[in-house]
Amino acid sequence: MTHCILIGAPVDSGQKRAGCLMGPAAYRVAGLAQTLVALGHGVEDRGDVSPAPRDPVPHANPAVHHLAETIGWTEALSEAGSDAMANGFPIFMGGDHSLSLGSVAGVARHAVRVGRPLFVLWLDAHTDFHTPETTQSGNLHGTPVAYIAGRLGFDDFPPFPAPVPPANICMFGIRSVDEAEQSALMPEEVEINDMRVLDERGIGAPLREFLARVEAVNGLLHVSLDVDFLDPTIAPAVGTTVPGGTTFREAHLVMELLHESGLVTSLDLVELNPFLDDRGRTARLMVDLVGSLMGRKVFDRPTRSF
Ligand code: 5AB
Ligand code: MN
Ligand code: MN
Ligand code: MN
Repeated sequence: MTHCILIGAPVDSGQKRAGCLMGPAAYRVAGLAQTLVALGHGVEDRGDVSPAPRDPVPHANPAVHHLAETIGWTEALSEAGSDAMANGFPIFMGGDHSLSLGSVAGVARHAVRVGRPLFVLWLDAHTDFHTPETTQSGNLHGTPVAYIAGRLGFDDFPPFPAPVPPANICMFGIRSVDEAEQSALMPEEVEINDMRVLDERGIGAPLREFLARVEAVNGLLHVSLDVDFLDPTIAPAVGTTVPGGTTFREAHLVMELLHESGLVTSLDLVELNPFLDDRGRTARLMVDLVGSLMGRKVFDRPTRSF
């Protein structure tokens, strides 16, 4: 039994297509808490975080927008995340992916506190490795991995507590990378399992290898699940659809393997835009994926036989 702490993060400032702020409400309507309770877990819904308003912060890159608001979210979610880590298993209900600037910062503070290495599993079509200086869209939801990895260019933000070594960051589902991200990632050791790797090897083998690395050093594992990790035909409710994403079963297999590993210690659900959904099907799929992550099985084998 896990004590799950739901943290609503109705962040919409990291991109320009309004609607992600309805995400936390959609997860509640789709029965996230009920799903967890049915699996035998405890649930504490802490409601939605709401940062204090702040004055605008200018930036040298004129494309960057909502910088002050994003910094506000980062501080507030770092606080909420750090506190929740000390008490249970935080599930951040987004909100666009800029919320991970804060959620992972909070988790990293906890990792320092308990003296364990932090690993990050990034499930996304995108690498989100821009800095506010390199982003062309100005959408800060494309920047969290760079912040987490301690890249320079985040002077306006609180310094990231104990940056995560690039080798501890592993991505799956990648199929859209901007030039500036590509060149910044080149010398880094971030493990990028793009769709080509998944086509060649399947999703299970590379994931097991990564999980073995986490287990070997008793790491904490944060999972960040962007809706666009999934193929848009099964998950239409996202502003940044990219064709050729993971299938229903690939995504569930990831969650099932994560459950069996027992390694996951925190989770982000990001980029759901309920305004673009088709009768709640994306919200329900995301909730079902959390169900698999938290122990729901297709068939409960008495012994593992695959
Ligand atoms: B998401 C793009 N690289 O910087 C940019 O959805 C897309 O959180 C970013 O993964 C997508 O605007 C951010 C073109
Ligand atoms: Mn993302
Ligand atoms: Mn994405
Ligand atoms: Mn997106």
